[in-house]
Amino acid sequence: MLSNALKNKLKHAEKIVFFTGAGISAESGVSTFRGEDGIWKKFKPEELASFQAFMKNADMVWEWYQYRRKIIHDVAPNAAHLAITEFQKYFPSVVVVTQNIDNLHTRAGNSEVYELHGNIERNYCSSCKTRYDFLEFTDKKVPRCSCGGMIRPDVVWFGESLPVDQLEAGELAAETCDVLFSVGTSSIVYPAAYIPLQAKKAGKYVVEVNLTRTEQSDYFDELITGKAGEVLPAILEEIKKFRKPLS
Ligand code: BJW
Ligand code: ZN
Repeated sequence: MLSNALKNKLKHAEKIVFFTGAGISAESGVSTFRGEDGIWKKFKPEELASFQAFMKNADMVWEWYQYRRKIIHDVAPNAAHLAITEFQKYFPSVVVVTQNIDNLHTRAGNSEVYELHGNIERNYCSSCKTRYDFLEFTDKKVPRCSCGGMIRPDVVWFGESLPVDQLEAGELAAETCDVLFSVGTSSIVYPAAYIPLQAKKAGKYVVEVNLTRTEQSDYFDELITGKAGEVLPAILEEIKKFRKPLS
């Protein structure tokens, strides 16, 4: 499972970064975006994940997020999320930089998580920016703020800027880690997809974990092909053979 080079890096590593995408949540039952069962085989992204789409058909976009909220609420972190949490027992610093909005890393118990594309559990008013977090919205129609503005999910749509604090923290983690694992992402959505490339540019060891090659595979040190929920626990088991838990 572990190449000699990766084993050697992990033996001496202090800081591990996991850069994650929809594939890490697939085994929990959350659809990916562009896979065979991907959400966007059924819906066109530009029809749903942009502010223009929201302005044009707010109720439909809102209903789509309500549908996904329900799925995400009902699923649980899988073996991949839990393995990352367990990495925290073996390395002084474990940082998760995720494109996912499903909150599963935090629910799995990871203590340092940066969310580049927001979090579906939060909402805010598209006019006055008042936050409406963790509210139960039952109506199918888009809810309204007291100012009259439409409430939207706190996620990053195409053409929108990523939260600067989360992006900067993710970039810093990538540039200062020993090993970065890029897990379950097609690596085609920017600027998030620059993160593993930044780690590589800074001379860090970058490992991709995916079912298939991606557009970035050629740039990384290695690709481990397989399901995240099988590969990450297997790597952890290897680590336990040569690292002691932190006291
Ligand atoms: C498994 C597995 C298993 C499955 N185990 N693996 C160059 C630089 C900068 C920006 C751009 C650029 N070129 C173009 C842009 C613009 C655009 C962009 O990147 N477009 C590309 C599609 C071309 N970017 C933006 O618009 C971003 N903002 C921005 O650039 O702001 C500056 C700006 C402002 C104003 C004008 C212009 C620019 C914002 C991007 C926001 C993305 N938002 C979404 C939706 C979030 C909300 C929601 O969930 O509804 O984020 S899109 C969607 O894609 C979502 C994801 O986070 C993101 C990435 O997808 P991900 O996670 O990689 O999933 P998949 O499905 O693609 O891949 C899954 C992978 O898992 C596959 O590889 C499988 O093989 C694998 N897998 N099962 C292991 N069990
Ligand atoms: Zn408002």
